[in-house]
Amino acid sequence: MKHIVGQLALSLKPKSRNPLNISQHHLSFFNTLLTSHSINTTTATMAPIGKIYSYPNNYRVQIAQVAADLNNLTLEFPDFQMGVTNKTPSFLSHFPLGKVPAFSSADETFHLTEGLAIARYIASSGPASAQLLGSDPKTSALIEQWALFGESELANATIPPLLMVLAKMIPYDEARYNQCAGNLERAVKRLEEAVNDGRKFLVGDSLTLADLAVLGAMALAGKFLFDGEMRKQAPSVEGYLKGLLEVPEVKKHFGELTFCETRVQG
Ligand SMILES: N[C@@H](CCC(=O)N[C@@H](CS)C(=O)NCC(=O)O)C(=O)O
Repeated sequence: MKHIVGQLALSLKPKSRNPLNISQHHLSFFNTLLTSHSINTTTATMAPIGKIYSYPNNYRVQIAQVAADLNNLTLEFPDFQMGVTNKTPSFLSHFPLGKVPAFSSADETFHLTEGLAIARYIASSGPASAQLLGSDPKTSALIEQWALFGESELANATIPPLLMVLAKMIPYDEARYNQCAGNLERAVKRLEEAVNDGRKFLVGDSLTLADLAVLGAMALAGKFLFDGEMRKQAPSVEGYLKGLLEVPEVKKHFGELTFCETRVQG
């Protein structure tokens, strides 16, 4: 699944920097899709913990930014051009797969990839660590369960259809699209069971990495796949997701959530 959503960021660049030659139509479409909330630089008083390389509006980065804010940590965002910066020898020397997000510590001695690992590292690096990651083995394991669910069940069901029908970076495959939509529906039902008692957070009484990972994937799905029909089957999920925006740090980095009425198909 090369380039995934990342190359959508090409749409945010001038056409001359668009090596995939995505059409103007698609460029403007993705501008609408991905720039509804621009990158909100984390502001805190401490020296930066490090820098994250990414295209704008990468939900995996937004998760890390919320964790950084809650820990009063600053992150830097170096200039980054998808398909260019991540192909340079210096980038590849630290991040051999050339994927983003990618994190380098302030002293440049520690390099990390995988959005969840980056978010976990930042979450564990300040006073909100116990809140975000749990302070006993069972709570931590439950948080990990939901964070992995966000990636493996929600994001994995959302990204292939996105590449087919929005980015048009892979050919439309109806059977695969339907399978992914079915997987998302099943995962959303599981989420519904978890929150339909009116709880505000998946684990315990405050925001954890579990909520952030689920929110990140669902914010993406809501734009084109998590449609009115799916929401009808899972009436508590939309309220749960919107409720997370009541945490100011979440609102700051995720902005408004949009939920489509009809899913986008090929
Ligand atoms: N499992 C990784 C996925 C990262 C990923 O696939 N990033 C894409 C952008 S969304 C990328 O950088 N692709 C560039 C490439 O494959 O060359 C994570 O969770 O961080």
